[in-house]
Order: sequence, then structure tokens, then C-alpha cells
Amino acid sequence: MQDTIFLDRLGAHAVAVETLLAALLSTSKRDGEIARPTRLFAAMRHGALNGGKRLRPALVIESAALFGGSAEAALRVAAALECIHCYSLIHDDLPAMDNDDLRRGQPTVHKAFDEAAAILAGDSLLTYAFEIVASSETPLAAEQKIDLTLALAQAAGPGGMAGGQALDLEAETKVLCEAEIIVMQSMKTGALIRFACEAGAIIGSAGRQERDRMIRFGQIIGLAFQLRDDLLDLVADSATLGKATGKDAARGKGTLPSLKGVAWTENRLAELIAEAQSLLSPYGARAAMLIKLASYVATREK
Ligand code: GRG
Repeated sequence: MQDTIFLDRLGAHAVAVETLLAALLSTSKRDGEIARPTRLFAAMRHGALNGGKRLRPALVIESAALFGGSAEAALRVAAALECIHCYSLIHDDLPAMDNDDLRRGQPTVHKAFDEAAAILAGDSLLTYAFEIVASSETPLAAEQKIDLTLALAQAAGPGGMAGGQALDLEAETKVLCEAEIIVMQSMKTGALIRFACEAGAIIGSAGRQERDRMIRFGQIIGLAFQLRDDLLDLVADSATLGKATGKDAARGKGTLPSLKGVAWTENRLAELIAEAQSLLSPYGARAAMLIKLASYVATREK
């Protein structure tokens, strides 16, 4: 697949997700709601509609397409997952956590609003994600919705992203070994990415073997994503990234690129791309977009 086709398709997915998120987070009250507090929704929109790369949604959409799943359902699950990702960024930026002023090149939610608004916007995006999955507007069978809800809750919760964040905070006061860094990162950033790939298999009613294959594919992408992120934190500048850099080193936090060096990291990223390709080779050309996504994640500049 040519880069222009890949980038156009990635861009189209991002626009579709942004459009759906804008509708879901509009000021119009939806069935079952009592009211939509204006400032809370403005804070949620600030945190969710501000031009992220929308990588996780693209993984959901393309994984579902691989198994012939409903594109409409995939888009809604993709938007739900992005709500959780955005909640995690809003809370991660808070003074009690990473204390960042800038996210995606804009003031963070607590800077543009205030800390209470940022906490509530994050809580609301997290909860709303599960409503989006369970809603009658999501065209899936009840069993698929239960599977998605369970997998998403596990990915976002204490045994996944939130637990990974807790381990990451602990790492500010104790040095983690390589194995501990890998566990922490597979939870903190890997779990949602893994869910994105597994979700496609659930939406497409794939069998257990295919679902496990997508879980493994998701793990590889998660690892590659984090390695690239840590490498960029080490070598890129904050203007390119739209967020602060060098923070891990400043806080004395070990990452695999800082422990093992740039050459080791680049070599490991190439190995992960190769593993992703071989994992999806049984699907032939149908998996071209997912394979491109794997190398995009591993080589991205921001
Ligand atoms: C607060 C419960 C809780 C969890 C926070 C994911 C996370 C846990 C914090 C994010 C901190 C961070 C910057 C981690 C590095 C990897 C990462 C998730 C980067 C941001 O994801 P991208 O690059 O962002 O996909 P965009 O802006 O493109 O959506």
C-alpha cells in the first residue's frame, strides 16, 4: 500500500472520529440524560476535540474491517475508546500527576478551565465511553457489547491503564528494572492499544484464535508505540511534539531507550514491525493497512 493512500485513509478515519465525537459531546441533551452542564461539556470538548492523532480509533476501525465487522459499530467503539484515551491524558496532565501546561499544542484542560473541571471532564469521558458502547445506537449484539465492555473495563482499569499509571508514579521514587518497566508500560499505554485491536475481532465476530492473534498484534503495537514515544522524549523537541520533552530524564525515570540506547531501540522497533507483519501474513493484502499502521506507530515523528 502506498504512503499517500495510507495517510489519506488514516486522515479519513480521524475526521470520522472527530465528527462523531463532536456530535456525541454537543450541547444537545440525549435520551436518558437530565441535562448537559455547559462548562463541563466545554471542558470535555477541549480535552477530546483537539486534534490528536486518533491512532487507537484507526486500529479499531481497521481491525474490525479485517473481519468484516460493522463499520458503524467500529466507529462508535473507536469514539468510545478515544474518550477513555482523552480522559487519561486530561488526568495525566493534572498537577497531582505529570503537571503539564501543554497538550497537543494547546493549554491542558486544567489550564484552560480549572483543576475541578479537568477532573470532572476526565471522569465524564471515562463513564460516557461505556454508555457509547452499550447504547442501542451501537449496532452490535448484546453479547458483543458485553465482551467489549469487559475488555475495555479491564484495559482501562486497575489491572490495565490506571494500574500502569500507579506503577509509573511509584517509579518516581524507586528505580525500575527492565522487566518492571515493560510491565508498567504494557499496562499504562499498551492496554488500550491492545484493546483497540481485540475490539476489531469482537466487532467482526472473529473466533478465539483470531481474537488471540489480534491481542498479540495489539501487544506488539503497544510496545512499539511506547518505545517510539520514549525515543521521541529523548531526542525530539517539544515544538515538534506539541508537548514537553525530556521529562522522563528530568524526573530520573528509566525508559528502555535511556537504559539501552538509541541504536538498540531502533533495532527493537524494526523487530516489532517484522513480527507484526508475520503475524498478519495469513490475511494477505486485506491486512495491508494494519501492517502500515504498525510501521507508522514505530517510526512516527510526533
Ligand atoms: C490518569 C488513569 C490515568 C492514566 C494516564 C496513558 C496515560 C495514563 C498517560 C499518558 C501519559 C503519556 C504522555 C504517556 C506516553 C504515551 C502516550 C499515551 C502518549 C499520548 O498518546 P498519543 O501519542 O496522543 O496517541 P494523541 O495526542 O495523538 O492522542
